[in-house]
Amino acid sequence: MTNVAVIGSQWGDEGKGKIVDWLSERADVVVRFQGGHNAGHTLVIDGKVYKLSLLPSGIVRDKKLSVIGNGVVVDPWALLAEISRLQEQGVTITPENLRVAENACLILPLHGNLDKAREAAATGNNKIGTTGRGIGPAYEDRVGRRAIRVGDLADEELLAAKVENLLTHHNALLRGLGQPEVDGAELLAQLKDVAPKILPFADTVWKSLNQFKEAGKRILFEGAQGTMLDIDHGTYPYVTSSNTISGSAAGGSGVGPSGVGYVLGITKAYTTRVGEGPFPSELFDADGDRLGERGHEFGVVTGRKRRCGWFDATLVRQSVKVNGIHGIALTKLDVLDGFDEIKICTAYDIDGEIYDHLPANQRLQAKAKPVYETIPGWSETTRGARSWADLPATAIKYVRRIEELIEAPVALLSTSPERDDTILVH
Ligand code: 2SA
Ligand code: MG
Repeated sequence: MTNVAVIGSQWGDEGKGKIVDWLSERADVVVRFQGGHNAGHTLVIDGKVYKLSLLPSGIVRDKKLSVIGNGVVVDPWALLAEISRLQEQGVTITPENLRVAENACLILPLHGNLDKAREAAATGNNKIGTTGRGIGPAYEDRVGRRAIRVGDLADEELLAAKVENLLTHHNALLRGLGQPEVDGAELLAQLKDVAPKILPFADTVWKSLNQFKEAGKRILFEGAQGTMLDIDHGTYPYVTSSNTISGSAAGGSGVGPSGVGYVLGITKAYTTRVGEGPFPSELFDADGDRLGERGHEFGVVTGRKRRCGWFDATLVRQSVKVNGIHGIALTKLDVLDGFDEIKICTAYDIDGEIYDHLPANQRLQAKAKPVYETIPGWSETTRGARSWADLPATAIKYVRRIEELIEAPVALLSTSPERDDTILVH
């Protein structure tokens, strides 16, 4: 196996957890490179359920190194809580198997508060439907060059100066909102308290990763969220605040583009999204309810109900291009079992004009109507199929049509949450 980057090709929740787990068994190092504890992966290993949010999926396996790269925003308290929770489940987590980039930026309590306050105050189109974890405000401080980074926790003098500088910005903001200001001494004390618990994991991650790369170790890059939530390529402003695409695996970890390897796009056989924003193939009828129920479409982190709709090939084709996807892992095909007819969105109609992509303009995006192609469904179950021969001919036709439309091959077909229910397609 070469290095692999696993990327969500839609709006997240494509079933990355299972695929990442499947691949992590074959990898030496598993790396998170963007996002934060807004991600949610459920892993089922030997009947035991593990819920991960910030930690890379390799953490639950022996002899794997898990790395949180510089592109991730790290809430140190959330990280420690997740570590304790997993340790209680019997997972070993030490600086031997977990490294956190010293140049990763921190999410502080003020970021979560700001995120939630903004969402609560937002009306109409200004609501994003964030996870409330402080992701956006933390990334703002990162690009604003005032963030506190993991390594800063080791330098008390620098930390004090950085807290002061950070609060000059934030307290002005809070005053404007009529909110109480953040007390610098209190924040500094919180950071000094958490520092000795986080610092043992701090590492020069770019250097370690390059050493692993040179030693021929196999690296798995674990993307979070999805391409349509990418800060540049997604349905802006209804996006997360990081680059979720494959290119950011290099920048968010420090291996360089040549280290990223094979780009695997995780793609659900239909479409879902949580939070606000355009969703051309969204269903508001019994078919949509059926997809949600059969697919158990509720968020891991926040428990929110996901919006559901038909497969949008136009969107995934766009994903294939911006990520340089080599092949996709198609998940949850079984959720479509029993539909008389299945629709695939092949283009958008916007004010009578046909688009083969989603235009960047948010007003046009909001008006995009799906152009559908209807194909016959299948009544047999595809759940648990382990070879092509187990699939009904109409299901195979559906998969082949998807490949044609998205201009990428299906490399893996996942037919249930069970690890072994995966068909490798050559
Ligand atoms: P944020 O909190 O600033 O990143 O939110 C901005 C938008 O990004 C969406 N977003 C997500 N969408 C799907 N899954 C996500 N992670 C969890 C999961 C979600 C959960 O994997 O299950 O448990 O609800 C995720 N994280 C961010 C979010 O909905 C906003 O649209
Ligand atoms: Mg998820």
